[in-house]
Order: sequence, then C-alpha cells, then structure tokens
Amino acid sequence: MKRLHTALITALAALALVSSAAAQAPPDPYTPEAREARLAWFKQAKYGLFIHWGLYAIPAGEWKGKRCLGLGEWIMNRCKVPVKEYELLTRQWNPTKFNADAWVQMAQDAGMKYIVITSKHHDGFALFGSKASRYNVVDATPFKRDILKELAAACQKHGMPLGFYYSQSQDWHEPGGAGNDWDFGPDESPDRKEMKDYEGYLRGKAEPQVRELLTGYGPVALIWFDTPRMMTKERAQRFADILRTLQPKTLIDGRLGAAGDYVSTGDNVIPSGVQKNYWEVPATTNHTWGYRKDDTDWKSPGEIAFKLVDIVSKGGNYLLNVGPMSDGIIPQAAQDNLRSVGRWLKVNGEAVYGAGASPFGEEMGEPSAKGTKDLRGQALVLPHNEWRVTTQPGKLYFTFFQEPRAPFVLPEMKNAIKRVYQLADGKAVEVKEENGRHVLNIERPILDPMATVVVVEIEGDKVEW
Ligand code: JFZ
Repeated sequence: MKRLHTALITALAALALVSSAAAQAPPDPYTPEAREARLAWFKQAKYGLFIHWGLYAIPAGEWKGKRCLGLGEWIMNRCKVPVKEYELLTRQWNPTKFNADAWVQMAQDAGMKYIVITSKHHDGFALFGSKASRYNVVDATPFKRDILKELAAACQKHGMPLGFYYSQSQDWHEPGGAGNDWDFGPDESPDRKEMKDYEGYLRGKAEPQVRELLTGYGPVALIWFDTPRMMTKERAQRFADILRTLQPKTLIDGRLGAAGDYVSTGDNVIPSGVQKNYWEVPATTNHTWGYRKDDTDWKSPGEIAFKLVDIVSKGGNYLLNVGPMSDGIIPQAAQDNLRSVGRWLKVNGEAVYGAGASPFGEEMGEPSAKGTKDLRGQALVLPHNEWRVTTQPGKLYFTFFQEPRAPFVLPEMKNAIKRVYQLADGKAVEVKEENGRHVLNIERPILDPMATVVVVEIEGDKVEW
C-alpha cells in the first residue's frame, strides 16, 4: 500500500513537472493554429493605410529637370542615379511639417485599422535610427528625428497597430544588395550564379535592421517584405526566425519568399472571386506609391468604397497607400477622399469590419463567353459591379453601388428571413415572397447614392441551400 502510494506521488510529481514545462515552453509559432491566432486582428481590421515615404519624395518624379516615368519611389533605378548623387538628397531631408499624430488621426478618420510604413525601401535609406547602417534619417540628415519612433508613439497612443515595410532583398545603396546594376553590375550571371556579396548584405544590414525594428519600436503588427529576389527558402526562413523569436505575434506578408501568414496579391490586383487563403491587396490612391508631383489622378471616394467592399466580399484586406510629400504632408486630395470613405464607414462599418466573404458569387461577374484574355493574358472575367454581399453571423449585407431595380430579387437560399432594413438609418425595407423567391422593394431615390447597405437578417448563422 505504502509502495503504491509512493509510486502514485512520484507519478503525479512527474506529471506536474511535465505540464509546467509545457506551460513554460513558448508555443510553436509555425503551427496553423498559431497562424490563425496571429491573423485574428487582421481579419477584423480589413482596411489599412500604406505609407510610402523616403528620399524619393524630394525629386517627386523629376531628376535634374527631366521627368522619370514610372513609380515615384523607383526614380533612382529608372533614371539610373548613381549612389553618390542620390545620397545627396539626405542633405535636403527636412520635413518640418511631419506630424505623426496628424497621420494617425487621418488614418482613424478614414476608418483604417492599421498602418504599414516603408521603414526602408529599395533605395536603401532607413526612416529610423539604425546602428547597422548610417544611411538613415537620424545619422544622415539635418532632420535627425527618428520618424518611426514618433509614428510608433502616436500609434500606441491611438491604439493603432503599426507595421513596417522592409525591402529585404533589393537595396540599391549597397554593393551587396540586389537591384543596383548601374553602379554595381548585375546581381546574377547569365547562368544564374550570384555575382555580389548578397550574403554579406543580408547578414550585415537587412537582418540586423529587421532585428532593430522588432526591438526598438514596441509591438510590431506586421513586417511587409517585398520583391524577394534571390530569396531562397533558407534565407527567407532566417528572416522568419528573427520575427518568430523576437515577436511571435508579428505577421509576415506574402512577399518574403517563404513562411508568410497570408497571400499578398499583385499591386492593385483584386481577384475575381472569393479566395481560399487569406489575402491582402496593396493598392494605390493614384498611380504611384511614393509621391510624384505630376500624378493627381486620384481614386474617388466611391471607387475606394467599392473596392473596399468588393475586397471584403472576396475575403481579403485592402491596404491603401498614400505618398506624403517631402515636407511631411499627405497630399490634400488623397486625405479628402479617404476621409469621405471614413464618413461612410462610420455609418456602414458593420458591413466591413470583421465581415466574412459572400456566400454567393454570381454578383461578382462571369467569364467572358468569347474566351477573351485580359491584359495579363488571363481568362477575362467580366465584372458585375452593381452590388456586393458581405456577412456576419446571421446577417447578410447587400451593398448597392447603383440604384437597384425594384423589385430586387435576393439570391436563392433556404433560410427564413427575419428582418430587412437599411444599415445607415435602420429603416425597414419591404420584403415579399414571390414564386418561392424573396423580393426586396428598396426605397427610391436610394438613401446613399455612393453605396447603400441593406441588411438581411436570416434564420441561422449561415446561408443554406
Ligand atoms: C513593389 C515595389 O517595387 C514598389 O515600389 C511598391 O513598394 C510595391 C508595394 O511593391 O512592387 C511590386 C511587387 C510585386 C508585384 C508588383 C509590384 N507583383 O507581385 O505583382
């Protein structure tokens, strides 16, 4: 009896030891469950502000009196500006009107739920104080202020998640970085042998800087890697390990080269239907990321609202960009348009934040019956842009971008309908049954000609057929 007792106690003690060890060991960040947990806030957020800001805001699309076509932040590459010449821009970096609080306030007014800013773009210049490279805002400019420190503090104050874009592979300032063939020759030989000290660059600048971002700026919501040239699985994994060790909750976008938490689509590319994997589209408000003084072709509030709801109805996030000017001001037209969408979201946000994808799909478009190809050579889908559906448990949000025909026939479903009303003012919408189909009689003129949301409350959490 005594022996049994002792054995029992020993076993219990061993069990306690094992379970306490399990409680202390950090959870494995590479499991699907850990990824889901990391993505929770992101799926709720849906709409973020991308900020491309750097030395390229000074030339703003023009070098020595000549226009350089293309993206503003690519000017060094497009006009083949030698490092020694481009570096001189640091002397002019003095954005006296930069106000981190004002930027975060604008994002909040716009209804955006996270911010991602370029900590270092392809030109290699860091917007933060860095021990790994003196080519940064604190050590190389008269301004001396750490932009990211100020932005991180403002975001902390407003409860706004902050992430950093980091160009891990292209760095046109460094002889070992990828991309600068005008100063340093090609990255690879014709038979794809690496020609530069790329490893030296990764270990000497990129990896240390990513570590700095994850240790000096509070909680980092995500790191937005980009253009993974020569990013082997092994190299990408080194970056992932830095993140998972220093801040296991930080998300990795889809352009590291491996181990991303979600898919990043092509720039401005919205898929034609619901996607299986979680995704985000990076997109511009005009036609450039970094500021260009000649690009004033802004997307209207209605276009932005449509894209946002379209994206949510397909199960993704919208990361919408602004390119502040060299004085630190975000172009006024972009601010105005974003704030207009923000006012719409104040009233209609339930249809967007945390909302699920459409259970239908026919509203999104149909493949060209003639088999036409689009500009990218893909099968052309002819979009239908009249309305979109987003969901919350027990609710379907029909967002109309054009005044619907009365009566509007709801897509087929088995669920009984409990209640139908306009989201903005709660006013009931008349619903009838005709030949087994639900028919809405939506009031005309339509409540909000930009986008009117009609909520259909259904029996049960999800649509059944
Ligand atoms: C990259 C950058 O080169 C650009 O300057 C900007 O920062 C943008 C957000 O990202 O450009 C890309 C990267 C990937 C694709 C297109 C443009 N893509 O996959 O289609």
